[in-house]
Amino acid sequence: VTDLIERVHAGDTRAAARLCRLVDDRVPGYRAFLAQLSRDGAPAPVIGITGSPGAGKSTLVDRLIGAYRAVGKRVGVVAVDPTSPYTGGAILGDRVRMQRHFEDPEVFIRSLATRGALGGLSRSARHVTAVLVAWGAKIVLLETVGVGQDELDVTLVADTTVVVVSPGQGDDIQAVKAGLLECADVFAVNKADRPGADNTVRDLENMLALGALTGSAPATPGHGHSAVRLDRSSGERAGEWTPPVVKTVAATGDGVLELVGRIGDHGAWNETPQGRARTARRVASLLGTELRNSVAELVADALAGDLSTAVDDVLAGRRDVDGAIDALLARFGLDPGAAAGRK
Ligand SMILES: Nc1nc2c(ncn2[C@@H]2O[C@H](COP(=O)(O)OP(=O)(O)O)[C@@H](O)[C@H]2O)c(=O)[nH]1
Ligand SMILES: [Mg+2]
Repeated sequence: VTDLIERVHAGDTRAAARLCRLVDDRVPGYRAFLAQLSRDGAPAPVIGITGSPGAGKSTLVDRLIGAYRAVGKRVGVVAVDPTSPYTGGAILGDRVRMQRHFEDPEVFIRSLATRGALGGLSRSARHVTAVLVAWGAKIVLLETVGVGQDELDVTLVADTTVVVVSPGQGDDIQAVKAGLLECADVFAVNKADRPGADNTVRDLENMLALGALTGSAPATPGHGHSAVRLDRSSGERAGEWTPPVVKTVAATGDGVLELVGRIGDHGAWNETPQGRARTARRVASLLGTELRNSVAELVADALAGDLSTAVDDVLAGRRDVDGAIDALLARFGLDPGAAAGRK
């Protein structure tokens, strides 16, 4: 493995692919492999591309790859493969749409199966991103499926989140998840060749101007708990970021350079005091989410064998559900009652 990691650091694509697989399969010791990866050098920004299925994310990613390649950047792409109940086979379409870049040795496209695991996207995406950065990616594009929690979780991982909407997408903006609108750093109104694009742009701009996307910011994405809010209330406050709205036609490439420009602007804003503060809130939220996921997994694994006994106890009326949980957690020295007074 040390040899493999050396080859990844030397920019070997096959080695990177192998390491991605090992890490994805979480083979024993995979965390040690990750720890050996170099984090030297300029960090590569992670650009999340999210939005409903069919909005044109993959087509847009294909264009973005082209744009970043044109300025000589090595590009890593992580496309979430839904082994999920939602959209079997979507990755095949993604491959087709990004096909022309599969031959480019400076582009590494990796599809991920999140397998519906808790925090699946966030964890796998972080791991693969670490491999891609060690391999030499100067920018990482992370495309979500656009369904369920992954759509929101991406905002925990991405330095810049691009929300892709397209005109005629149901009730347009109303159809975009509230949480997602609040997490957008840049909006791409794609399929601008279609009627209705200007309305969609106007709707978004009105909502931004009215602060409709702000103030009411609900919980941060991440499994229903809010450790921290990605609060954008009073977006007009000095130094705060107001998401720009860019019209794109991914099918032809129109507007893509403009989009690249706005993504760059947001990257620069991330380095300002306000941007750094926002990143700190995001990382706190990510850590909180991952901690909950890890604890939940460890506890569930460790107690798997005891669960059926607990079920029997509840069914037989020997304990109620809370009592059964208390008994299970007591094995870890944990007492849910102690947390009860806290809110
Ligand atoms: N008219 C038009 N169609 C587009 C545009 N961008 C993507 N599409 C089409 O929309 C469909 C869905 O695109 P895809 O990139 O797979 O969307 P994703 O599910 O968000 O990744 C495909 O048939 C694309 O060819 C665009 O700018 N204009
Ligand atoms: Mg896609």
